[in-house]
Amino acid sequence: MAAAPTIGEYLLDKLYAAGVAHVFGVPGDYVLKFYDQIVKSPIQHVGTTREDTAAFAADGYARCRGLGALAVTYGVGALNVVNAVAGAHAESSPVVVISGAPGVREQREDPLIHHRFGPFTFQREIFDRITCATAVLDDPPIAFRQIDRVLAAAQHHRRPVYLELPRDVVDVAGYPMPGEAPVASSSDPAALDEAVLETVSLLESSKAPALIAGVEIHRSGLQDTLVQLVDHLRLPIAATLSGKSVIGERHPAYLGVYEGAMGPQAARERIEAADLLLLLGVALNDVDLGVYTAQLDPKHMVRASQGEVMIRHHRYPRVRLRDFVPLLIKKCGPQGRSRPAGIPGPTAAGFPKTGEPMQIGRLIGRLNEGLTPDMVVVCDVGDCLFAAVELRVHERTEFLASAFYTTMGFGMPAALGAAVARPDRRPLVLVGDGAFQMTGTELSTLARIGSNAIVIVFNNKGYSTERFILDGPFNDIAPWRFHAIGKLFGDIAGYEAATEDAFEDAWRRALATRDRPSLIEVHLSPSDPSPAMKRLAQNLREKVEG
Ligand SMILES: Cc1ncc(C[n+]2csc(CCOP(=O)(O)OP(=O)(O)O)c2C)c(N)n1
Ligand SMILES: [Mg+2]
Repeated sequence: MAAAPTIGEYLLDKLYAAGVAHVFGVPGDYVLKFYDQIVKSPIQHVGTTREDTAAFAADGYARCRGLGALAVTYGVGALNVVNAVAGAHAESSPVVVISGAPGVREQREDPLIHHRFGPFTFQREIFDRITCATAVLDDPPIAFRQIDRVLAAAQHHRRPVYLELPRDVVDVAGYPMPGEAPVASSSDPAALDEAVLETVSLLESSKAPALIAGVEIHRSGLQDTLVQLVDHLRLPIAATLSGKSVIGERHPAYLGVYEGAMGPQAARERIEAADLLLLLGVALNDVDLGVYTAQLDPKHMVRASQGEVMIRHHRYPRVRLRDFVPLLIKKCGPQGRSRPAGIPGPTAAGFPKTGEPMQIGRLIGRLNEGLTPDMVVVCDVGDCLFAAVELRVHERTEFLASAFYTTMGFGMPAALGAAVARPDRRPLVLVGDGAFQMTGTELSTLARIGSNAIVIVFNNKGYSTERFILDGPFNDIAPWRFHAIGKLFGDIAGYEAATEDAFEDAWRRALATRDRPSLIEVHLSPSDPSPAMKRLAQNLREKVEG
């Protein structure tokens, strides 16, 4: 009989079987033995410059492949990932945090050993608040079961999980046990039928229905079903900001992002004029509702989310989104409506105008024209995100951003995660000068793996988003020569563009460069915010000033 795998090996086997072929992170003595096991497994380790970037990378990876993982050392490593993991929790991205720890025997003697910051239980308690399941693997007879339970929770709830691995159990053999039957969560069939029939009758009597799709469609893997629904019912469709790219944005019925007064006006008019609105998988947060400027009337609304359906003012509990959408397609006969017309994305007529200073609106128009089907757009927060709302990515799940949690520093490392998860895709990273200063070091990791990523640094001389809310010297930052970053970071093609012709030249060269990353530093005026930023800042200013 083959020997039972060790606890570390079992964890790696389970991760690999779940589609995790890479683990991000920085080593440390409490996790070194596990690292040694990674090297001997089919999983590849991807070293990052910091632990929080490893977590952002694992988040980007999870958004592309369904599950991501990082392995870090105790205390100094694990505590470094808290913000990024909280972001993955807020945005429903299933990331497995594996932290090494002092050995069980070491802990028993309660010593004052390095990286300790309090009782040994503290670290798990912190992660309990920002994950959906945690386990300390300090009891070999039950460790395999703990691993199964925690990984199943990550996949079921689409949220991060935490596993703590004391260094003296990593290579202890575990005890195979029969697994627990997964708890089936299914819809109440009678409630499901009734909710679908009521929706069908509303659809049949409406003249101008429309659909808004949100992030839960991504997380439930319902993207194909959504396209079927849109085509079958002939509905115009908008996405929320956090659900952006839930449908390929070049779909003929696509209107753009709906974000109340914050989003593009044309999409807003079409959505707010609808006499029946289907909201599928939409999280009603302030970002998606344009800081609550959205004008959606519950009287004309059917809202299906992961566990319930609300129709006008009444509610069907225990109706799951993943059962509701397919049944709606089945029960709704072909609709007599003509095909709805979508709204095209931005353009930049006559680009490049020689000597013309770069402006954010024309930059986005030019990028939209230049997007190719193999690109995945990864966006940091700041004006690049407000402006990128208008971009139309080709395929679904090709726009990654921390659009709801809005943590700066997401873009560069999440692009690393996407590059590793989908080597067939080319990351186009949009990042502000401030955000790049936080986690731009992952560009050196992208150079190390020979990625063909293109990074556009929106250099508007500081924290513009904050400037537009309340300005002061605290919004100034050190002026970096971003385009010269290759001198320090490795083989990177760097360009600087203050004018349209300089940008055009840099963009064409970057597109032709396939064996290393390119960075284009675009000089933008601090007084040239995108229209969306102007609208948002006005709203937030009123809140800050009370
Ligand atoms: C980790 C983190 N710290 C602070 C903030 C608050 N914040 C939001 S946008 C912003 C400025 C971003 O600067 P930059 O990346 O240059 O983009 P810009 O606003 O200038 O377009 C700040 C400080 C944040 N969202 N995340
Ligand atoms: Mg800036």
